Amino acid sequence: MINSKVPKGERKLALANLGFAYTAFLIGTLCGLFQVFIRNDALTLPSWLDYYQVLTAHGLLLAIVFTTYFIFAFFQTGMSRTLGAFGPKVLSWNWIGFAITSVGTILVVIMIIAGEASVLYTFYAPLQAHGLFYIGLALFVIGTWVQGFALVGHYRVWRKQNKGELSPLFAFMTVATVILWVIACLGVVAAVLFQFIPWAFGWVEGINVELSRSLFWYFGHPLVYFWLLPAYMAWYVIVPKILGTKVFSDSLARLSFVLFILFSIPVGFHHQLTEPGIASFWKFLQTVLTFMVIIPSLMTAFSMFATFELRGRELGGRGVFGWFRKLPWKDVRFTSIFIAMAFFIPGGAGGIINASFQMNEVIHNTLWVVGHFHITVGTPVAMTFFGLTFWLIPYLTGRRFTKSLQRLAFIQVISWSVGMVFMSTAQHLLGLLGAPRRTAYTGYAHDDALAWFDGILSNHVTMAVGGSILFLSAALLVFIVVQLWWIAPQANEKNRETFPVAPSDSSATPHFLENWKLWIGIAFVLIAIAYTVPLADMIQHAPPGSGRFQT
Ligand code: HAS
Ligand code: CU
Repeated sequence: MINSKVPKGERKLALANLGFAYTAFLIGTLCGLFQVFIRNDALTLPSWLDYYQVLTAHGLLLAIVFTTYFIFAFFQTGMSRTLGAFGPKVLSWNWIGFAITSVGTILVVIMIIAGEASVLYTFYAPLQAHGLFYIGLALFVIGTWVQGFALVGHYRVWRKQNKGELSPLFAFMTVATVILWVIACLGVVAAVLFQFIPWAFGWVEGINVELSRSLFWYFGHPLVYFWLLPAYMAWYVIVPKILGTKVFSDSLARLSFVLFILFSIPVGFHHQLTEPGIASFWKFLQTVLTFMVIIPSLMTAFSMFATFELRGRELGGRGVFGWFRKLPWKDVRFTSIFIAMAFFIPGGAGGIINASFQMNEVIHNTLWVVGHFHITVGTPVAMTFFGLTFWLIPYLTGRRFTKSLQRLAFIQVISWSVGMVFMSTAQHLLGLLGAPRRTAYTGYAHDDALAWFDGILSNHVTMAVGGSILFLSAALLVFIVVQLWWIAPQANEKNRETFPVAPSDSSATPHFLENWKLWIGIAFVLIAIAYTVPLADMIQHAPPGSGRFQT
């Protein structure tokens, strides 16, 4: 008997998503382990496997497959928890979306394994993969849209039944994230359908490289917020409940999500600041907009500090920092997420450096950027997801997160943090010294003229040590997942795991915050301002056919 109170449909759906997520996680982290050793010249891959193939698998499996499947599992469970059980229509559309996404995922993975798609997760033209790889990508995105719309459908039913009321914060945030995702994907869908597929199947000769990169980054930047916002949902809605308090400010939380819809999309050029095909004025404009999108993150930081301090003082903490000691450090559901937040302080600061027009010259295409995304998506986001996993899986399977599993979970999050500090510090420093990213061959370790790569931290060995600790930590996490799924003891009425949702007082929240038409409209105006002229330029002044490089 399964001791979970979650309706059967949602339970199976969320578990199916989590199954994909953690399978991708295990293979993806193993690929990461290979990479740090190859770059250290300590590992030679067998002839049928290649560095760029492994790097493509690593990027896609972790940054796209693990995150997306996890996010949908979290959304589905949370929407059912906060708005009520899914009706049959919502449930079946979720399954249809899941199936389409999964066919896409499997197709992409097959093409990577076949060595036909070693194009990295950015799949920059004129590097060309097999046409089926792009079809797989398109199916993946379409499937996520179907799942996203199914969730919005569930939300609409709730709103009809609760006219004039603001929706629960969790549902509001889910809808905001789905809106952001759908608008963001328009760019990549356009590139894949109208540029890559015709080109890969040989229906057209060349491809407009600059346009394809710009459409990719129109998607690629908001993609990072598609990862981040579910983590923020956990910070805003779940963490206060674990602390035993309420959401600090309902309107601040909603406003920050609205700002993400407005400002996360018209900023893609900050990934293309070194590209000659875009006039500096448009780069500058998008740099300014990038600084706007930092604001909702600063609001989130403020809100978290306020939650911690207020609660710590309520529990009797005195003096300037006394409240800090009162936080529930022994509860790994909290500590994991706290560490995740702490990593985002240098992670976000690094982002601000990257986005600074001139400083980008120093770090672009170096290992610094790799360091940056491992302390944004690789820790703040990923570790928040770990912290959620510890209760989400038992909540779904009706098993118990026992004391001994909790001890293992502590070892897991601490080892992940230690590994990440080593690896990402080494990457940041090596990047500043000029070590390139996206390349198998470095050889620096053996070149006397480049002995400055032999610092204690600015060293490829340090990076590999960090990478190895990370892989062990990942394996430990998968072990915990397996325990929580099939092996841990069954819960009973008293110790059954719950889905923590903090109360949020929305009595003073302005209702226009939930006026989606308004926000979507403004978002499109900003996108039009930032992109129309430069994209039109790229189309009008496109150089002749670009040829193709096959891997
Ligand atoms: Fe980034 C490149 C700029 C955030 C991911 N980024 C990347 C790439 C990835 C990525 C994957 O402008 C590589 C893409 C590729 O393959 O080429 N990034 C930014 C900026 C932000 C930012 C301005 N990035 C992220 C997030 C990511 C992510 C989030 C994933 C989830 N990024 C760039 C730029 C590049 C770039 C350039 C291109 C570089 C190049 O040239 O190639 C901002 O959103 C950051 C704002 C965040 C903050 C931090 C707020 C802090 C909080 C924590 C509070 C902590 C608490 C705990 C309460 C301002 C919310 C207290 C604890 C204590 C111990 C006190
Ligand atoms: Cu970006």
